[in-house]
Amino acid sequence: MIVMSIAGVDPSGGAGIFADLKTFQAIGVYGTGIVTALTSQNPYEFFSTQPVSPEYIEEQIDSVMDAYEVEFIKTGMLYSPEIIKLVAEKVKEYDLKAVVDPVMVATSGGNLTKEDIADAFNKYLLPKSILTTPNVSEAEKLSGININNKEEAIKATELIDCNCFITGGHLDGINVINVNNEITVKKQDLIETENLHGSGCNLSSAITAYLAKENSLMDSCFKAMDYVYNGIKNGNYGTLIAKI
Ligand code: PXL
Repeated sequence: MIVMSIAGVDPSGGAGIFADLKTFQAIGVYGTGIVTALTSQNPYEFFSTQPVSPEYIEEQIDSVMDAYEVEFIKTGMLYSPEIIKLVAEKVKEYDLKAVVDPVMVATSGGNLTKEDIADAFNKYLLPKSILTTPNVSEAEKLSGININNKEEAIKATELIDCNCFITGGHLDGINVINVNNEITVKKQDLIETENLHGSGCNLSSAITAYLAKENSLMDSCFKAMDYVYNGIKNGNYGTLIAKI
């Protein structure tokens, strides 16, 4: 059971590819990691980004694929339309099942993209992927509509060309999942905390790990939801640890 994260580095370890690898390990699958960009940041402040060239990202992917059998991957920070296009080509080439976290803005407010990349996700990567996991603002950019309530979130999932899990953190805890045009709504209690840095990264990597352990897509979503909920409750994701 070997999975892959294609994502950026958060050196403070709460988000990005380091967080993905910890989640893979915690759930019991072997994680490989393709670095798309370095960042300098902590849970409070974002300083800068140093992207990796598409050519070198391709070399990393090919190196791992030469040696390992990988079926499920997740993508996080992809930074530019060029990188999104490359990853879509690799998904096709290696017949990968991709869970796409359409990362655009860091929890601390830093910009994780070179430019507006919603169109590139819609055009290249989402139609080739098995699931995308936007938060409300990412889902608004992908679908082109405003989301203020459950009905609008459901509408947005119908406009996005991929199975879609809109996370409920900014929608009163209402998670909306559309898999094969079947809608599932699951409400979770909102936890009073600042400790959310990396929760999106951990959700998509947990879904990928559960898929690799032969859970269905829906079961993987539910199990990952619980995994992240407990992580937030227990203060695993950065901010609270940084304050100790
Ligand atoms: O959670 C989105 C995210 C993804 N990737 C990197 C990040 C963040 C948020 O901070 O730093 C590298």
